[in-house]
Amino acid sequence: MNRRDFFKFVGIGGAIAGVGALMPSQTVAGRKGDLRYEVKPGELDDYYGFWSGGHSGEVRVLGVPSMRILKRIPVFNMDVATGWGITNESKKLLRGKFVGDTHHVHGSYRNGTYDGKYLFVNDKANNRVARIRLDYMETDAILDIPNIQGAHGLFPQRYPKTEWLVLNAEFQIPVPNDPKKPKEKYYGVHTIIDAERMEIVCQIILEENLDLAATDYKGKYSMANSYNPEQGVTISEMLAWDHDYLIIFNWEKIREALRKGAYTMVNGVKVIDGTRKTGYPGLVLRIPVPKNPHGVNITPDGRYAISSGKVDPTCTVVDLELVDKAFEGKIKPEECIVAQPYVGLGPLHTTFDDRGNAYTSCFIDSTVVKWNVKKAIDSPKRSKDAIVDIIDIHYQIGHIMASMAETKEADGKWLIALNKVSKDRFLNVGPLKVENDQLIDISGKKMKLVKDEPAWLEPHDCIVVRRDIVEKNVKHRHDMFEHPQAVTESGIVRKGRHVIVKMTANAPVYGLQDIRVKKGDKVTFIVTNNDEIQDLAHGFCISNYNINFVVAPFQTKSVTFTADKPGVFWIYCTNFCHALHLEMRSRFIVEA
Ligand code: CUK
Ligand code: CUA
Ligand code: CA
Repeated sequence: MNRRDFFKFVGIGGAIAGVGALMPSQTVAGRKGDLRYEVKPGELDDYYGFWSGGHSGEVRVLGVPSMRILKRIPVFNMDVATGWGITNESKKLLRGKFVGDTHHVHGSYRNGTYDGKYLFVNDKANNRVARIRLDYMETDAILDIPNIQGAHGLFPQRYPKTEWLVLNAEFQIPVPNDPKKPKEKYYGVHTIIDAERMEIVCQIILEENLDLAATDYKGKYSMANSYNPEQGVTISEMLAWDHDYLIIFNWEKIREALRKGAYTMVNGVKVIDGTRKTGYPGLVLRIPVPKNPHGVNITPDGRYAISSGKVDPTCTVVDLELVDKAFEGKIKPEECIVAQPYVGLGPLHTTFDDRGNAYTSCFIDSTVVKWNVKKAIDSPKRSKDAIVDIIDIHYQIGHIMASMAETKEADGKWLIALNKVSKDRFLNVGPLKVENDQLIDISGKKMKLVKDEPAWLEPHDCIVVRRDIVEKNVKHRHDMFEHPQAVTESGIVRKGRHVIVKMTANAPVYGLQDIRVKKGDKVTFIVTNNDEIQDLAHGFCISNYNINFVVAPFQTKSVTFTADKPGVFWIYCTNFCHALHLEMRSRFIVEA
C-alpha cells in the first residue's frame, strides 16, 4: 500500500464507493499558470494572508506568495512575547481564559469585498468571538457568547457592509443549560452579533446543529450546514438519517421577530424560536443535502451556495435566487438544488477563481479538485463531467482558500491548501509533526503546486487579501491618547497600600530610576513608549516577578500585582532598542 492509499484507508471513507479514473475536461480556457512565487530579499508580498491558529488560540499573518510568517496576533491565548494575558488591558478582554481554538478568520466587508478594517475570529473552546483591529493588528474586543457550545462557523455580513456577524454553534445543548433536559431539548444556536459594538443582537435556536457559516452577497441571508439534525449524542445517532441540511436564515424575518418581540430572554440574550414546529414562520429554510455535510461557501458572483458532502463524494449547489422562491412557499426547499457534481472522496470546503471554477478540498483523496460550476449545472447529478483538473496535495486537506475568493473580487491567482498531515515533507521534529500549508498557482488551466509551508498546530482556515486593501490602513505607531492613562510625565502616586507608578520609556531609559515600595503593597505600573520612531519597541520585564510585556511606539500598557517578595529587582528592557539597550534598567526596591 503506498502512502496515499494508506491515508485513504485510514480516513473515514473506507466504506465509500471506489474512485474512477478522473479525466480533466477541456472546457475552460486558462491563463498561463506561471505566476512568479519567489519573493526576493527586499521585495514585498502581493497579499496579506490571515490564518487561524487552531488550538494555539492565535491568528497569524503571512505574506503570500512567499508564505513568510510576518506576525502572530495573540487572541485567546497567553503570549509572553508581547505580554498578552499579562497586562491589565489584555486581562480585561481575556477574563481569565487562556484556552482558545480559532477556526475561522474573516475580514469586515463593504459592498461584497474587504474594507481592511477588522478581522473576526471564533473560539470554539471557550465560546467567544474576537475582533482584531487591522490598523494595529491587535485584538481589541472579545465577546463571550452564552447559551452555546462549539462556537464554530463565523461569517461577517458582506453587503452593504458588515453590521452583523453570524456565529454557528456546532454542539447542541439545553438552552438554558439544564442537565436534566433530555437530548431532544438540546438546541443548535445561530447567534447574531453587532460587529461595531461587539454585542449580541439575538440568538435563534433550532433542533439542528450548525457547523460552518456563510452570508450571501445581498444582506438577505446567512446559512449553515448541519450534520446532526438527528439531535444525536453518539456518532451512530449523528449518522442515522440518510440526509441532513443546508439551513438558511432569513434576515428580514429575524428583524421582524425582534420588532414584534417574538423572543424570550435567556441569560440576558433575546432568543428566537427557530424549531420545526413552533418556530417563527418563514425564518428558517431547511434544504436536504446528502448526509453529514461540511462547509458552505458562496460563489463570488453571489448566485450559488455550495456545501460539501464529506461522507458523500459530491458537492451540492444551491441557487440563492430559488431560495427566495422557497421562502415565499412557491417551490419546495429541495428544488433550490441545481447541481450535485461528483468531486471525490471526503469533500470538505470549496473556494473559487474569477472564471467560474470551484476548487474543492477532498480530505480522504488528499486532492484539490477544480470543477466548473456552470458545467456542473448542465451535467447530470453525481457525474464527473464538471471536473477540470485534479492535483495531489500532501496530505489530508481540510480548508482551502483562493486569493480574494470570499469576495466579489476573487482573482484566481493563488490557492492555499491547508493540509492536516505533512508526513515526511519536513525534517522530523518528533511525534508531534507540523502541518503543511501548500501554495498552488491556479492562474492557468492546470493547477501547479509551488510551495510547502510548515504550519504549527493547527490552522484551520485562512483568507488571502490583496495588499492594497490592508496596507492603506496599517499604522506605524499607536495613537498615544487612545489609552486614557497615557504617560507623558513619570511619577509615583500612593493611595493607601496601592502604589501607582507611571513611567515613560524613551530609548535608552525609563522615566524613573528607582521605585520603592513596601512588601505587601499592590503595585500598578503604567508604561508608555514615548519613542515615536518606527519600529522602536521597548520591553518591560521585572526580574523574578513573572512580568514581561512589550510596548510599541506611542503605546501604553499597564500591569498590577502584589509586591510579595522583598529585595532589589531589576526592571529591564527586553526588546533591543538602542546601543545602550542593555543599560535600559531601573531598580524596583521592595522594602521588607
Ligand atoms: S472546520 Cu476545520 S477543516 Cu472547524 Cu472550518 Cu472544516
Ligand atoms: Cu528599550 Cu531595549
Ligand atoms: Ca447526520
